[in-house]
Amino acid sequence: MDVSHTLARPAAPVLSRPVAAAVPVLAVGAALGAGQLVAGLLSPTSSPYLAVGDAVIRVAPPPVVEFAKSAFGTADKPVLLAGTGVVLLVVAVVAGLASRRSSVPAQVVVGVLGVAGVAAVVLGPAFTAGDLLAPVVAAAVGLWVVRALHRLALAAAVAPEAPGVRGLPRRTVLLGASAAVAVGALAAGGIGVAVGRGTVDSRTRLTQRLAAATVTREAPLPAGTDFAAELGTTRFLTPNPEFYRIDTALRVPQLRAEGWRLRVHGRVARELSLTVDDLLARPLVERTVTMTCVSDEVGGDLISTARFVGVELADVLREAGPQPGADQVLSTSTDGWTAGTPTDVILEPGRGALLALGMNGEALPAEHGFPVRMVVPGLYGYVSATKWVTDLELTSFAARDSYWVQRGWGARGPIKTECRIDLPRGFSGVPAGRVTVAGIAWSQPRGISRVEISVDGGPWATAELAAEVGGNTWRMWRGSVDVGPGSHTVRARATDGLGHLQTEERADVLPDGATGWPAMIFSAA
Ligand SMILES: Nc1nc2c(c(=O)[nH]1)N[C@H]1C(S)=C(S)[C@@H](COP(=O)(O)O)O[C@H]1N2
Ligand SMILES: [Mo]
Repeated sequence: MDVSHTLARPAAPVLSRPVAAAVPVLAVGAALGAGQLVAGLLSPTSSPYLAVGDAVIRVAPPPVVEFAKSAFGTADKPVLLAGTGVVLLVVAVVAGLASRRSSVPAQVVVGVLGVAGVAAVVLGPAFTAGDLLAPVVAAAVGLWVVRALHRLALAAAVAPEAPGVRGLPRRTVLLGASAAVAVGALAAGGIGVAVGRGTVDSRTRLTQRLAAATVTREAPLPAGTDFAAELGTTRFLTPNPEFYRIDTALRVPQLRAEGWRLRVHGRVARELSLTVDDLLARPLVERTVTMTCVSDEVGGDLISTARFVGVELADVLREAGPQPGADQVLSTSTDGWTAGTPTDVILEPGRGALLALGMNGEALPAEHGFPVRMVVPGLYGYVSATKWVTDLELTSFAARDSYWVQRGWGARGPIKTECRIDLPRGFSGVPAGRVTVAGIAWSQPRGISRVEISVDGGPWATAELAAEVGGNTWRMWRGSVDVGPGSHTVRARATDGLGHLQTEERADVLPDGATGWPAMIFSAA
């Protein structure tokens, strides 16, 4: 052994700059590949890479986003993702150069990137708990790779030719491991993108087919259906990303329209099995419906409105031929959730229950039930609005309890007449004098004929109603009250289309929906 040479070595091993830089670059690549693979298999929106890109768009100042759109057009997204990649590369290289002796700086940087990925996914618009898996796996893989490769690199730096794993020279081990990480990251990422793209492409195709299909449209919305422009209050149509969302799914089912089938069976004359093509071959109708959750507290926001496109559910049921006594349509989703809807409500003339495929001009978003969901105007969602529906069983209420009914909620869930005060905002301060009061009221399918407001227990005054769209939707209202300085309470109450006044009696959401006149406390100065 060449003793003088050994002694001449520095006590602590140091990585060469290229090797030091390569370690976190490979680790970050492995993390992205692993994250993309898990996201592709489970839920495309949980990709940490895409989520970070979306987060950048959300926090970027609007002029920057506008500039990117005008400069790159539809390529703005790929450009943004490439830019994110370049930033990650630079960060990884700098972290590596700071880690020529110890892997700690590189670990810290990879860890921080991992936390950023998790945060971006959690803060994304369609987050469910299952979406945590992809960014967490990505962070774990990144940290593990950075430590393992750094250890192999240090060992190789001390003695490149000394025997390492399986007796191979340490330098060879390092090169082999690095190549394996690189190939593995690219393969995982590629598979993840390809698999994830399947569901995304399926949705794009259905959006295009709906756009090309013949749909019996409703009249365009009349002018003046809301006061959003003047008052900044709730818009009549809820954009899909803002539509309230309630389900028991830990991760959003990622279905493809092409493989979807709906079985209609049970107490029927004829079993049916329908594909998306079958549905698209039937008459398609457009219907504007305000959906409401039974868990909406007085003053709550579990209510939204969309224009749905779909086929008449009543026609499908009639084709199957319900047998006498089959008073419940038990619908089941791919994730095993069930709702029980009264058969006679679905068959009621003019009720307008849908098997919906479209929502506000596109195919249903994954989180709202792609490719097909039920929409039954006038019933709370838990007894009617099954997302990702694949099974309709004609049965009886006596024979079967649906998911929430098993948990103590009412078997029938007709929507109650309710209203909400949006202005003035709770506990806000306003100038004394004339104060604008505005909100929404609903009573699907009966509609709203009047809303009244009262301040500090004074007389009820009739509010102005926005243009009416139909009984199945909410109706916006506004009015004003005159107040002096101090704290005030304004209350509101609605009357439905049949002339019934909303009940003042307070009820909890359990078992069949909250009631009570909403009140809003504000202070005038
Ligand atoms: N598969 C499935 N469908 C479901 C639910 C669910 O948990 N799983 N929740 C229901 C409830 S309680 C409501 S209020 C509506 C909400 O629909 P949205 O999330 O599209 O607003 O969906 C209904 N459909
Ligand atoms: Mo609900």
